[in-house]
Amino acid sequence: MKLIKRHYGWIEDQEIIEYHLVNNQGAVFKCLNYGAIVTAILVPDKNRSLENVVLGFDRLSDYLAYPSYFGALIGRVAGRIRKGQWLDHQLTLNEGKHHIHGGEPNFSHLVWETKEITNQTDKLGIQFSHHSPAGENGYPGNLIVTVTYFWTNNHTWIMNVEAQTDEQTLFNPTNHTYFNLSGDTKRTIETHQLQMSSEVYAETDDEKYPTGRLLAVEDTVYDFREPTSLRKALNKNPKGYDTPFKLQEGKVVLNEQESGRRLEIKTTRESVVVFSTTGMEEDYFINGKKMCSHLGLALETQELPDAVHHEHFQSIILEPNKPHSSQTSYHFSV
Ligand code: G6D
Repeated sequence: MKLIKRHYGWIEDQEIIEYHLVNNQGAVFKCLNYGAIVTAILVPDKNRSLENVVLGFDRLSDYLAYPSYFGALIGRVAGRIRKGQWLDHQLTLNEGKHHIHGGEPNFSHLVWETKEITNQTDKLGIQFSHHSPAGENGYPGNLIVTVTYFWTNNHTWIMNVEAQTDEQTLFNPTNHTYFNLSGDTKRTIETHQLQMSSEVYAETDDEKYPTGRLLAVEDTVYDFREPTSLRKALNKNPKGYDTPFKLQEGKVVLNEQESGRRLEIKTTRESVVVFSTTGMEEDYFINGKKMCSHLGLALETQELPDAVHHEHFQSIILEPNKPHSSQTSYHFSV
């Protein structure tokens, strides 16, 4: 295995590095110390052709210019918090009158401290750490966060997240990678199939906030218990998916038959937010393609959004004496 470091740019006097983690089969996982962004994952298709299976820019200036959190680590809290209110804390309002993805600047806009992990037999890693001071984006508690990305010889990206606080606070991070298994975005996500161990989804209102109702997926466009064509699902649900699903077994499978690629996600988290990029007809280019509807599928593992306003959702309160520890792994195969 080999770790290559490439100069990627500067943010003021801080050098931005792209790390290339190359496994012993030549498959490559690339990430930045800026935003802990995953810029590319190159894995083989059924003909052993190595191609990129995530949406990512080639240049730092594009990551700085365009939002949408491509490949980035999101925190302290992923998703929306209604009116940015939690107890008597007022969090930054960065989506109209609401708070989204931890406020601004959040984890996805930071230059993280990094440490290379090269002493393990079957994997390479980059450990990212950050001290988020009390009061940042309105959150109480000095928070120490460590996120480690490992890339293994069997094409698995493992993401471990640890955090501790000195005062009660909120913590519900995610990674916001958009997947497209066709390889170098040759096709859209409509050629993919999605399967999840999810019996219920969180109903959302017009502003994309969970109403609190967890509804059965049976006989709805949210039923992905069997492998389901995204083309068929999106035809039945033209407004697309920006939907939290509660997971029973912490497992999500995405595959694309033409390339033969399969992604299996396993997580210790409560749910996954599926975001189908429906309607994202943008002016910018990503992976050399004009960003358009259904170019990628974000699969954001996390606890259910806006949990602070729904008692029956898993709590995202982090207590000083109880550190957070979670894991999501993404295994690519053919
Ligand atoms: C998340 O759920 C949200 C979307 O609504 C948002 O547009 C995207 O992040 C950038 O997936």
